Amino acid sequence: MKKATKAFFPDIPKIQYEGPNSRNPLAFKHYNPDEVVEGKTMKEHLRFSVTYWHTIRGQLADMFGVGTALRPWEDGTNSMKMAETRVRVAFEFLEKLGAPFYAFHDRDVAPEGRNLRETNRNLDAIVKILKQEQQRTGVKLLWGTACLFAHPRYVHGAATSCNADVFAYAAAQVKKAIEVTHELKGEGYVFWGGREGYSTLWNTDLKREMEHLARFLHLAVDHKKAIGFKGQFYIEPKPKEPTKHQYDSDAAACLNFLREYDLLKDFKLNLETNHATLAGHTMQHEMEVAIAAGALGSIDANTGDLLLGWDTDQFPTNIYLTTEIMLSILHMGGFTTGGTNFDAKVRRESFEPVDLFYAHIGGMDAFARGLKIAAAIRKDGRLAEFIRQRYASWDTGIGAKIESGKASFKDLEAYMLKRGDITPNTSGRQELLENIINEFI
Ligand code: XLS
Ligand code: NI
Ligand code: NI
Repeated sequence: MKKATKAFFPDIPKIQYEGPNSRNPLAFKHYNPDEVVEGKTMKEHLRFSVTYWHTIRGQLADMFGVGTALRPWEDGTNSMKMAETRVRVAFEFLEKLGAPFYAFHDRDVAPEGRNLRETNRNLDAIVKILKQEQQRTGVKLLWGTACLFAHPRYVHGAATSCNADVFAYAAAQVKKAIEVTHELKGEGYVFWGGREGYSTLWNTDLKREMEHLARFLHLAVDHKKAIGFKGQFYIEPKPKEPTKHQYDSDAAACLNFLREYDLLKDFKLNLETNHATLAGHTMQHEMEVAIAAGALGSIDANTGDLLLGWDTDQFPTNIYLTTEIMLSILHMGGFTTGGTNFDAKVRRESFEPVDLFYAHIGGMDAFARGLKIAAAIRKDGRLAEFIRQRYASWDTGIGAKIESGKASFKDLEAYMLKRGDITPNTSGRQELLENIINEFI
């Protein structure tokens, strides 16, 4: 083991790739940043990102109990001094882990002041330090966002609040958050509608709230253009939590919303596995829906517990899941501004600092395996060839005529009257295909 350095994780060395036979729990077995897969390095494919809110700010509290996390550097306050210390903690963590990106909410990094002016000043002071640390380490900002859900002012929502002053406050907050993301050269900016939804329709003007949300996003696009921020805007779907019904419930609902309000050209989706599960979908489904619309931007990598009906934000370790995800990503042609952001937290029972390393190492290795397996499945080609053949009737003859818009209902009736009838002639072969996938896992 290499000698560990620095203040906050004194016993943890820089995490190295040691290969599949290593038994060192603080080493990568599969994530080899410089290894080339399908023409790009793993680092370039996967674009791993660490979340400030879970990894640096998460105290591991739940509905029934206070936080259990042991974080020796915390002094129990939310002071500016503490905020500065946390930046050092974050970047030591990022450096030792070897993650190229991070993501944050404005309020994760700097505390609120007595009013908006003071709050903005706090944020500016911390952004300066974030910038220095980014320059020192080469770590980049995958995306920034604004916390529009924790403070009591957002009890009825932010952009969809019944109170116009709250909309105005949220607008001011997001304006600033986009500006600091720009300042830090963030590659994107996320809108997750924390409390943009409702708990009961008895007190809610749904149409008016949706229009307000659209107005808010248009204003954000206008401001982005005004300041010359080139990063990608994303919407992050989630069906429930904290509200019973969120307006950004799943990929299809978000796409429809963006299309209805003429926002689709300015937004892509940031998809999260646990949110897909809560929406009653698989992550694979959500990804394919977004990809079909040309709107998959980034992913929040985590997983839920199928026995628990809430957003448990666990680290992803299931190789089937990561294989499915990476098949879709490779099929799409890879990330551009997006990445694999670990919106995940260690369990309340895993309260030591070293658990943060085990968790991320496991997630990164699971995705590296998913990437290698997906590339092998693609190289083998049987899966793609099966799908190609399954749709072969569309490539020529009547199928090609229909697809090119050259056949009317009348033509199709005439065609079928001549043919008489058809019988199903190809099996779906689900079991065979599942067996093929398993050959690679
Ligand atoms: C909550 C969301 C949130 C977003 C960022 O469930 O996943 O963490 O990713 O606001
Ligand atoms: Ni998320
Ligand atoms: Ni989530």
